Amino acid sequence: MLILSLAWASPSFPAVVAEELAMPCTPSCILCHETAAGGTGTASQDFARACMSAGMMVADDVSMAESLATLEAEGTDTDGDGTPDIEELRGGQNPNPGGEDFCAVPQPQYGCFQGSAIVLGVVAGAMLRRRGTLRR
Ligand SMILES: [Ca+2]
Ligand SMILES: [Ca+2]
Repeated sequence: MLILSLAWASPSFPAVVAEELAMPCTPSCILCHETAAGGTGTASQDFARACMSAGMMVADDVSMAESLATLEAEGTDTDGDGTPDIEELRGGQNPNPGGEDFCAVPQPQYGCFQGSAIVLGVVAGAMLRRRGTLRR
């Protein structure tokens, strides 16, 4: 199965993980992506695969939260160091093999999704039409 090519295409997932697990900081995209810049099709970290097999679906915050609960219930230990993934995350650590911990140094924050929200500007522009038709 080629679940590896699925993207972690939700900029809100790091915040969901941080909130669900009360992490000391918001993890960077390398929790699931190859690089801190995230991006479609690069969610290839072992932890991303663990989340997917636990039911996480792309761009679905609820499934993300549920997959975390599943991982915790199963005691999944992705990097095999004896500390379960969820426990590592709660301590601000990276559950991936050889991954850098998240909260030791300040993390740059981007959304993990290429193609940022430009919709706001379009909407604002459309609302700026004004009528100068005053009667006397
Ligand atoms: Ca571990
Ligand atoms: Ca570890």
